This record gives sequence, C-alpha cells and structure tokens, in this order.
Amino acid sequence: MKESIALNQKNLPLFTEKLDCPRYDRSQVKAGIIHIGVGGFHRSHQAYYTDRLMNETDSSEWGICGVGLRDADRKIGDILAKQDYLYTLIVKHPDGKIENRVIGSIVDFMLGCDDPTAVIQRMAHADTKIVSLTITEGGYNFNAATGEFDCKNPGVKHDILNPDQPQTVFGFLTAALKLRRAAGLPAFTIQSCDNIQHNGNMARKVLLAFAHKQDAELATWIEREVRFPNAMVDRITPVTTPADIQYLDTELGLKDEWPVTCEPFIQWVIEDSFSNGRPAWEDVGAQFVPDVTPYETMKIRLLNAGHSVLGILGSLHGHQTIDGCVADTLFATYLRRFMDFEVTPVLEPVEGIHLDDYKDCLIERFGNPNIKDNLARICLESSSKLPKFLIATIRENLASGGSIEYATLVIAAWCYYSDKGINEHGVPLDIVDEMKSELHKAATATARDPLAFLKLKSIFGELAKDKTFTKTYSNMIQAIYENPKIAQHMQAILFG
Ligand code: CS2
Repeated sequence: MKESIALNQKNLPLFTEKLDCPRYDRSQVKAGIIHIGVGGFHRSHQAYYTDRLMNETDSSEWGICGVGLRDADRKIGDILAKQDYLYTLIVKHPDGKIENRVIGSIVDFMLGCDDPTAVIQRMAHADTKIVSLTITEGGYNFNAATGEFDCKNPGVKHDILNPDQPQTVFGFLTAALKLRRAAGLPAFTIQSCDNIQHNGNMARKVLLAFAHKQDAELATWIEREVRFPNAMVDRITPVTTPADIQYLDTELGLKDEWPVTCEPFIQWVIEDSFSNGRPAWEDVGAQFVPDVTPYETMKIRLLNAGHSVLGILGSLHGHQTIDGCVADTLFATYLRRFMDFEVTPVLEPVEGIHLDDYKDCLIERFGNPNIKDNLARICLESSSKLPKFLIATIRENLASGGSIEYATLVIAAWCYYSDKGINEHGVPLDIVDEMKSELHKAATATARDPLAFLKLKSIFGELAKDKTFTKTYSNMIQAIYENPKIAQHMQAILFG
C-alpha cells in the first residue's frame, strides 16, 4: 500500500495538482491578525476568507497567528505546528460534490497558558492590527438575563489582581493594550466572530467592565481608541471526525491530522469600524455595512434558534443529526412553522434579503445530507445560547401578543432532559454545559414546582413572572412529564 504524505509546507508542491493550495509565498506573510479560539469555525470562515484574499490579492500583512489560552488547546497547537499551520478545508455539497482546499493563512500558533508574556508581547507588536475572537457565547462572561459582566468568575478575579500573568481573554487584551499605549502604538481592533447579537458591542462592554476594575485610566484609553466592529458570521461547520481524516488519506494520499469540513454556504457581514486598518475582505465576498443589526438578528433568530429547536426536540426524540431531523417531515414542518409564526413577525426587514428565500435556503442547508452536524454539537452550552437565540423571541412575542408555543415546547423539553439526562427511549444524553449541575438541580425540582426550571434567572430573567408564558409552559411540562414522546406534542401544536 502506498504511504500517505504528511501535510506540511515542504510537501505542498506534491498536492497542487490534486487540490487548491496557497499560491502566495507563506514565508513572506506577517501576522497582522491574532486570533483567539482556533476551532473548526474560525478555520472554515475567517481563515478561509483570509486565505482567499492572500491568493487573489497582495495582502501578505494579514496572516493569522492563532492563540489558545488553555492547556486543552495544546493538542491543536501541536498538530498545527507539525503541519506548518496548514490544514485542509473539505467543503461538502448537498449533491455529493466535495471541494478540498489547503488553507495557509494561519502562520503561527501560541499557547497563552505556557507563556502569557510572549502572547501579550505578540499582541502588542506593531505588526498586529486586529485581535479577533471566537471564544463562544459563554466566553464573554456576562449574565444573560442582566447583560452585565460577571466579576465573580475566578479567572477574572485572578486577572484583576495579576495583570502580568493573565488567564482570561480580558486579561490578555488589557495587558497588550497597556503595552501599546505605553509604546505609543495605535490600538488594535478587537473583532468578535461569535454568534452574539452586537458581538462587537458585547466585547466592548465586557472588556471595559474588566479594564475599569483593573486600571480605570487604561479603560478610558481603550474606550477612546479601540474599535469593536459588530459582525454576523455564518458557515455550518460540524465537528471533524476520524472519517474526515480517513477520507483525505484514502482519496488524496494526504495525511492531515486536523482537517475541517463545512457546507458551501458562507456569509460575513461586518461593520466597517477598525482602529488600525483591515484586510479587504470585501474582495472575496464579505459584506461591509453601516449597521449589521438586522442581519445578525435574522441569522441568530432563524438559523441558530432553528438549530436549537431541532437540537433539543430531536435529541429527546432520538435523532442524531440536523439533516436527520430535516428528513423527518414532522420536524421539518415544525421548524418552518416556528420560523414563520414566531420568528418572522419579530424581525425587521433586511435590505436585499427576501425572508422566504432565506428560510428556504436555511432548510436546504440544514438538509445537506453530507454535513452530518451532530445534535450533540448543537446542544453544547445551551444555557449560553438559548437566551439570545430563542428566549429573546419568546419575550418579544409575549410583548406583542404573538405565538409562543413552538419555542416554549423547546424550553419544556430542555427542562425534561436536563432533569432526566435521557432521551424518550431511556438512552442517556451526554449533556455538555457549563451550567450542567445548576440546570439539573433546577429541573429536578419540577416534580414539586412545575416552574422550578424558570428560576434560573441568569437564563430566563423574569419570565417566571409572566402569566401568559407560565400557563403555556406549565401545561407543556405536565404533558411531557406524563408522556415524553415529543413527536406527539409537536403534532398537537402543529395540528391542534
Ligand atoms: C450552531 C452554530 O452552535 C450552534 O448552536 O447553531 O454553530 C451554527 O452552526 C453556526 O452559527 C453557523 O453559522
């Protein structure tokens, strides 16, 4: 059997005929961007746009230096280093077509927990113009109900007292900005790429709250000098599986230990507000707009919430993947009605987008049979996703007298599985959530008090006080606890 060839810079010429490879001279690329949180999504989205930009234009000052802050990031750092930071992007079309592309825009990787000073200095280097983030919704460390920064977080407490040895993203950013100010260098832009509404404003708010605790004068400088563009980011990127690694090996004789797979669709809508220059991402399809609000609301409330609806109801039912849910007519119909009846009425019109087409396209994307997007990924950290994705829609419908049943069933189902830890067939569900034990504790009290789950104020705020909501919710709780077969409850909502 022929030995497969390891992916690295030296071997790249052996692959240029089989797949798209960087055509720019990577040895000349400077890291103008430091990116914190090099997961699958960063690699299928921002790193892809930047790779295309470097292929198509002269943009060598906009390479990316990846940063991981925790020891858990060591493995990815080691793999990337071994591969000269190259990896393969496997784009899977619904008709079975696959496009493979080696991405070269990441040119370095550093681990914050090993050497915080080195990371701070790199951020403070004159070449660094942007620090971008995919640190997940939870990474912003705010209370979802009040929107306020959580100063009690142990990492945050540590960083306030130890400015030179930070552990959290806030500590690193503040320390680096302090050095830049001292050196008379312009501030870098802080560019959030997370699925949070007004992600830039959120990044700004939490960083300023932190900086005020540590050094009020520096906070004032940050407030004045640092730009935090809001952006809507989109590309469905499932977790890489051993089968993806095997596919490259078998089909292309390529040994890549950490490829990333994704759908063909991609979108990035960004507010054009940068402190110190930016790449011309618009040359490769990104859209710069004065106000991203309608785009992000539409995406978070339809796509991400749609995922959560399928993720939670589907997990209880025993489905495994998003495309599996969409292939089930009941789930597909439920999803579409949720979008039409509960989300569409609370959305503002979006320039250039016809909402019906957008929803059709979403359902088609979800149905891509080659993107096996696991429900376990969708349900990860639901406690930090649902307040913005779904509960915000319930709240707005309560205010306007709109329908809430479709979304409320999801909350009741979430309570049930947080309580029991199993699906409706008794199969254990692997719940991964920072608030797992609080969720479980609140949910198990449901037997005594049907509204117990809603007492988690950091998730639900004052929803437990809304009579219209609690009436619908407690009826659903009672019905699910009597009979957890979720399809029957979905049918009852759909067909009365
Ligand atoms: C998903 C997102 O994590 C989730 O809940 O909805 O990761 C989604 O796949 C991306 O936002 C797509 O752009």
